[in-house]
Amino acid sequence: ASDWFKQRDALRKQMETEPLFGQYKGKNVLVVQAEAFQTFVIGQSIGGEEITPNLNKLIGQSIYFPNFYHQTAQGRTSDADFLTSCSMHPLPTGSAFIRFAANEFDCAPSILKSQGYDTTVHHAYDGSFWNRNNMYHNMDYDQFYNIKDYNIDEPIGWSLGDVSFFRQTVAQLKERNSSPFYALTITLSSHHPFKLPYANQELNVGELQGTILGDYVQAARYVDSAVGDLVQNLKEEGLWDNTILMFYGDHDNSVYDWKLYETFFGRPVSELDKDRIVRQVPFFIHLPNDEHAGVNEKAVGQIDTTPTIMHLLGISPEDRYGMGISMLSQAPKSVVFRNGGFTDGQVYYVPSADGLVENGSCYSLAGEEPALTDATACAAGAQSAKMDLSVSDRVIENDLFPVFRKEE
Ligand code: GP9
Repeated sequence: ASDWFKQRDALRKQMETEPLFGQYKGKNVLVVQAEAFQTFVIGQSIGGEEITPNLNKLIGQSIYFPNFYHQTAQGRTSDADFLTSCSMHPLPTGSAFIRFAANEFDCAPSILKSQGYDTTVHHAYDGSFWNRNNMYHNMDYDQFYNIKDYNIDEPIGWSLGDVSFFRQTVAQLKERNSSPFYALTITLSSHHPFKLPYANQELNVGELQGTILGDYVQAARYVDSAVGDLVQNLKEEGLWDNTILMFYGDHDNSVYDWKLYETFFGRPVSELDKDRIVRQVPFFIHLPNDEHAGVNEKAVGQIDTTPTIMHLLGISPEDRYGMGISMLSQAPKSVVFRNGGFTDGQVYYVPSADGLVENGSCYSLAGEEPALTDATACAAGAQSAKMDLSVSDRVIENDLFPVFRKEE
């Protein structure tokens, strides 16, 4: 496993010679991890109205990655947090937050703290859920704002509505008055089963009314409004111009009734569509003054988030262990899913239950339309995906980073 990281290091370090490295040194970083927020609602309309008008506008002013994938497994929201903050794969069973919270990882808060950042995490739910209290302590956050720190003045779903959550979070950041800051905010209002109060259901979802997908679309619209308010609030508080805003969805919505999606899209969905609908979550980076806005088609995943932050802030990946590669780097990479599937932007591999490559589905993404192709085109990638997952598991299960450090 140690050799694997040595090889990966060369790819990770490539960013140090690339554009944008360190160009946003010292800027605040605000990350929004949005509950069950998937790409398929972005840019879409229903009943003649855009579902996500605020996000669509923001995406136009940001670096947008349409081929960004979540890589989570059983640990759901905690896996998304682990992937994005600590740049490691989730476990095949259970949650690393629960099973290995005492291990040594190089996660975003400790990396940024070493650069003088004030680091906080904000989530309006029980601090013990997903073992966050312990894991966040280990990740070296300066403070974890949990349900005890919020006034439940907008009760929605499991706890506080995202509109109020963001408003109170910005107030918390203002009160800390620390610069620069790194803050991770974890939303909750769009949690399964997506039942919003009637007053918060703004869209006419037509045929989907009364279905779980209809409720999901309403919840996505609510989150969109909350993000719109957040941006407005950051502007009013004078934080917008010196803050990098990152937004991503944590995992899929667990709705697998494909008839509902066919109603939503007004067309049949293929087997490949299904896999991609489930795995694609939006990701964008808004830089001050809308700089470098545009679409980056690279296939990237949650595991690449912290390296991307380091790229923008000019923090060397040397001596910092993680498996991801900056999304802004030209270094070649593929996105590995916990089931052994992967995509490198050229091919997309969906494994079969027996894991044999010849029985899986290998799609070529090179032509106008994706097309099934010979399994051999995915063989090397599938082998390397397997290796990545097993390296990650070995490191986590045996707490190997301190061992690697001693060997250095
Ligand atoms: C609860 C929230 C939900 O704190 O993060 O987690 P999930 O059920 O989506 O994994």
